[in-house]
Amino acid sequence: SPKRAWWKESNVYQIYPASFKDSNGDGVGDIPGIISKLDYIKNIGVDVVWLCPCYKSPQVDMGYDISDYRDIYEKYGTMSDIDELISGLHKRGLKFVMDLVVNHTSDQHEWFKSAISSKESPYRNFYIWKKPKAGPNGERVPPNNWVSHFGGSAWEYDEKSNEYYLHLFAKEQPDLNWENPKVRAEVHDIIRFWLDRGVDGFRLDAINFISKNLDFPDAPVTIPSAKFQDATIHYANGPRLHEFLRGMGKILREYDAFSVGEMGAFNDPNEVIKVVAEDREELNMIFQFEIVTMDHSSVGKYLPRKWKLSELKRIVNKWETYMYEHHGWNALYLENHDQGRSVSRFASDKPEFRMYAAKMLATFLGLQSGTVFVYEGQELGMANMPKTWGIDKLKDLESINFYNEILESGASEEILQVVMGDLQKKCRDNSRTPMQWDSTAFAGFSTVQPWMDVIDDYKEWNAASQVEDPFSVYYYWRSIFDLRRGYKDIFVYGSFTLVNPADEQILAYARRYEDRLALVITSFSEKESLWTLPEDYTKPGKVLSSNYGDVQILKPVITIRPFEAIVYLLD
Ligand code: TEU
Repeated sequence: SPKRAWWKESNVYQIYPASFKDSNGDGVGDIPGIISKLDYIKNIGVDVVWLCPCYKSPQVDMGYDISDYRDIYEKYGTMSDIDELISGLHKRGLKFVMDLVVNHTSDQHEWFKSAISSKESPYRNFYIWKKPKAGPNGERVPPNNWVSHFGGSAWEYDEKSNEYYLHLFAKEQPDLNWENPKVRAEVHDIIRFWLDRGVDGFRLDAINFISKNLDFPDAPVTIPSAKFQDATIHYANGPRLHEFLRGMGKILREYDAFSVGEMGAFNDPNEVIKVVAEDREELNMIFQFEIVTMDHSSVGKYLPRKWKLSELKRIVNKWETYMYEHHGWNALYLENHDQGRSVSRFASDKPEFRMYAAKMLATFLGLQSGTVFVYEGQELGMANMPKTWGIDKLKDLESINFYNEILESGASEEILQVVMGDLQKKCRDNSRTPMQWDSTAFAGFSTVQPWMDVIDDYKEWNAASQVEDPFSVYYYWRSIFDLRRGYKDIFVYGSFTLVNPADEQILAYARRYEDRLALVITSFSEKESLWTLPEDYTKPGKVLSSNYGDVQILKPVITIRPFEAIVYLLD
């Protein structure tokens, strides 16, 4: 069984500063707003708060474009607000994790401003510059065909030097050149700066993109109609990734800091283990993307794809069993600021199912082996934006760029509707609507019209009413965290066995520690179904948790209701 560690026993709550709580009436969330909600956060039963970027930034990508790593974005507050937040969390026994965005900076960072000013700048080599290539008619074209995550070429032309710089995300987010030891030293200084200030660790943004294939070859053509192609094979998990991670990991270990790396396009556990294995001194755990890309079409994120429950089971089983056997560790999540709301996306937000479905997902996710991450609003069962919302309501550059690209390609009204329908399911704006605190105007998030509209269901779905209601989704999450604490051996450190892999309605798994066994049964279906208990689990058991709030006796055949979740402890 895995070695014990505080970060394995921790549950994490993720905060998106712009949308959490506005304290000064400017329509944008802020740090004093977060400070005013610390008791609410503590009461969910979490141990760690991860705050999305709050640094100085021109906000082209909601703060993932940092212009000063040692200062705070004016609308969010000041350095002393951050200090107060940290001490408020620590006083309550909570830890504080910041977002470290060092694959790229903002183009307004001093380093980049200097780098672009002249080829002789001492900071020129902090970024990645390449000469233009000549197209078929001798015209100037980018150094290769890589597409940026937010559309268009991943290269931006700089007239003055007649060179292009690389940006895997927006053109205002130039990629840092990690080959340059000075860049690594600067990053190490930033890490120490915040750890010395009392921060307990980091979520490392897009961190498996920092070592690129230095030949910068063209990417294979996966979408023939597209001008630029997905090049993750040339920049994700590159040749020096582990070396660079160990450089940071050494410092993180010195402080016993928390670390979770965001690592898209990294689905081979034999490779991931090299980052997270106990003896590797790299990171504690990573976010892999297999579940949250399950519904992406092979020709684009925002085109629909139907998935089967057996696929989800295969993914869960793969990571759960692999990490257990190889002494790695999983980060468990269904939501974050880049994803649609899980209840809408993976279960059902229909009024008759929504509460059960949200609690079912809490059970499904929260009792697996790994560190559990809950994203603000997920603890209330917040849902996706309504179907009536059109493109004019969206704020995310990714959604808007994507929609415009489709529009400019001359797509039919019908196709536009498919795209909009899919954006409603998966786009990043879904998770960025203001937190629903209460039933007053603007959901108690702000006293003025917030930067993004509040979802209309806030009168019914809000924190105030759930904190009053012992049967709420909020208290259900708390009960799941209580189970993780109360039965730590089983739910944190126990082994994982998938039960009935072929069933397309019920997902069930067992957690075992020595001779103690828990059985978790979750329905992903709107229909009732009969579930036959496999032979190994026919011992009598007691109910540890039930999202319908009643007791179903453990018997050979159980009728499982829509989105039901039951947890048994077997004798
Ligand atoms: O996301 C990086 C990432 O690889 C994916 O999540 C994905 O490319 C992105 O969501 C577009 O679909 C991180 C942050 O979580 C995201 O908010 C930032 O926009 C991005 O890095 C750039 O910093």
